[in-house]
Amino acid sequence: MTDHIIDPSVVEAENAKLSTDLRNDYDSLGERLDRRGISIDAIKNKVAAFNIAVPSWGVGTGGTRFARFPGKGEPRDIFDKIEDCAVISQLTQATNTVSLHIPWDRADPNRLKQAASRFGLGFDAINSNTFADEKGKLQSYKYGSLSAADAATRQQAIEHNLECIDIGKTIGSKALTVWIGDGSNFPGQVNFARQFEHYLDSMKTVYSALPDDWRIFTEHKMYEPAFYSTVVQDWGTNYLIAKELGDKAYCLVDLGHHAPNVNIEMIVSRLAQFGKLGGFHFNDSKYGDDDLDAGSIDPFRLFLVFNELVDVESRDADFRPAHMLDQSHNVTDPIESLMLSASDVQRSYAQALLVNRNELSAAQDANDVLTAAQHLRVAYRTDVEPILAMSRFEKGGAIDLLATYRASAYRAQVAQIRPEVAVGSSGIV
Ligand SMILES: [Mn+2]
Repeated sequence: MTDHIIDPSVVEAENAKLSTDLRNDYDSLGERLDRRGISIDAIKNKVAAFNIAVPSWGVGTGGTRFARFPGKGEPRDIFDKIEDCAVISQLTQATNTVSLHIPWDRADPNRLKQAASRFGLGFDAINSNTFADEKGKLQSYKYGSLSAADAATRQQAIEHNLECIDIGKTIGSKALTVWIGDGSNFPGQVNFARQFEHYLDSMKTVYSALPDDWRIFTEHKMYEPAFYSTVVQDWGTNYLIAKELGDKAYCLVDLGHHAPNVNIEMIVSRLAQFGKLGGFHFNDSKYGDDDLDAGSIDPFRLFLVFNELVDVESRDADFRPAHMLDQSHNVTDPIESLMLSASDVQRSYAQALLVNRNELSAAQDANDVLTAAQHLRVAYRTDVEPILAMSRFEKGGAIDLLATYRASAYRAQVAQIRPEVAVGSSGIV
């Protein structure tokens, strides 16, 4: 029996106001899709089976390097975070896994597992953090971790990743995500080749400790916190790493970790074609790695990414991408942002499912440029909201995410229990 944090009667009351209109909208869209040879129920079933992980750190208010403005009722620890994740999952019915981050979420793994399963939640990839120092550890990561010049520092970073695997084994994770802040801030500060060699050696040790049914994901990022060079700066380096490590190693693509205007959907295609695409981190940006809400700035780009992901899915039944929201909520209630982002990611997925891949392929082969482009535009312009809402409604979620969440007064309730966080704390959490 799954516990619900939001009283189901609140969800039912909100849904009751909208369910007749939803049925009409769904049927009407179904008719139009039928004319295009598409079964709306088939799309809805795929949407219903779609899951995206919520990162534990996402439910806390983020911040910039200038300041952080804490919200009310912020989670105090990982157990509060799991409850917030349970709210998102209950209302969206699209996020039944949580991605942990160690050391931030360090706790008794058995308790973690119990806390999550109470709400029907599981754990997705576990994330290791060696980009910040941890109290009680002897070595500092100021000059790098897995790629550090100092052998003792590298060893400490390796052991941290091994510990993450151990925690993950208990809680049921099947993947380790490694993102490092290692790099350099000045030309000449490091020898690129030697630094990368150190990184590869460290990663080979971590890789050798992976259980048979696990995968390891490496995530590239072109800048920040290192501003001159990063060790894993782009998808090419990421691919080299995955190739060097072996069959259980895959590349993770984060939408925000590229230079402006880079064709990210094409990176998705390239990595997938050579069997090295592990999954995707969703967010949005206007300038750099702005960590804005997925779908809030450039929804067409999000659609194009999904167009590639669905293309892979249609060719490879074993494609099991690890998708996670990876964004920072600086001025919104993180639960609201994460719910709407999960829905926007689902929206892009649904739109991409509308593309007739056989006809698209025929137009491409015939060099019928505009027909090919039109296939994507028609899919993208389709308002699939009734499909998303019907999927949520049938699974016990909320037709209107924001209205239902606000009607529940969850934030006000937890604000009474969770003490206010002191202002002035800085930095991205
Ligand atoms: Mn990421």
